[in-house]
Amino acid sequence: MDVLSRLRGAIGRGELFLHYQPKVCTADGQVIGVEALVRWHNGDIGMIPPSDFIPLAEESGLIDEIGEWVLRRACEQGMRWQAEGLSELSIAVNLSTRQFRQERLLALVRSALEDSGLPPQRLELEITEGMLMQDPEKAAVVLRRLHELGVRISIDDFGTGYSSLSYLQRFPVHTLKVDQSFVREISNSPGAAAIVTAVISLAHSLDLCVVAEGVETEAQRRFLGDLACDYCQGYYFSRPVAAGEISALNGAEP
Ligand code: G
Ligand code: G
Ligand code: MN
Ligand code: NA
Repeated sequence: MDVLSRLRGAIGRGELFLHYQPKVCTADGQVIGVEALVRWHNGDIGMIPPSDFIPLAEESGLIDEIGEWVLRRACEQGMRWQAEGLSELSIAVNLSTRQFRQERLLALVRSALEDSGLPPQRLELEITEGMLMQDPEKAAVVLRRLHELGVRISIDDFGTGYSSLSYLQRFPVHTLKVDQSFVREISNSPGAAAIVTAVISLAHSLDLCVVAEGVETEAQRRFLGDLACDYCQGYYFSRPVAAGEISALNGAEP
């Protein structure tokens, strides 16, 4: 059986699960949110990384089903954390290009929020610059409707795509996530350091929050702290972990 056929049955067999990577306040290390990242463990082939199966899911259209599953599970988990006292934690979900283009996205997000009970402002949807720029007029309409629902929008991998900066002002975007390729080189490459500095400054000038991704060292954290980067995400703080470990992080009872 090929990978696609196996993926087709993965949800039904309970092979997908979510890990969550903490997003922390740069200043004090407090966990303020998490990013949901899908994982697939198949009995025959073992762990398959999302970088392998997400593209496959996009091409085949399976991403519709997987994306809905991820969104619903992440919202439900957000409510479980709320019951444990983590009532401020934001839950970020990555949207695929195909999901973002679909008519039913709005209805799906509304339904996931209603069915779970998660307050809309705790749900964050991560999209990429490419998704915005393919059809900016249409993207603007979708983002405005999501904004009206109360959910927040983050631009993932910021700096790697081509976005017209004027759109940042016109779209109801809440957060820029500085791509990890720049963060990784902060201490060795003056160019990368300059880009990170510029993105943080751009975000703050436009009244947006900024998250640095892929923070792995204390030197990087210090650099980002000095620039007043709001939030950090990366292995230095935590890898993506199971839901129970998030409960433990802030001392809540799982
Ligand atoms: O940790 P990492 O290996 O989890 O993720 C690899 C890539 O897969 C990243 O680009 C990430 O955005 C993407 N990814 C992880 N989970 C999801 C998901 O639920 N939906 C989509 N569309 N992409 C995801
Ligand atoms: O495309 P997106 O930014 O959603 O993907 C996040 C990816 O980055 C996931 O694969 C996640 O596991 C990975 N990641 C998160 N933190 C770090 C880090 O500190 N270092 C590295 N190398 N990867 C990271
Ligand atoms: Mn992401
Ligand atoms: Na990213």
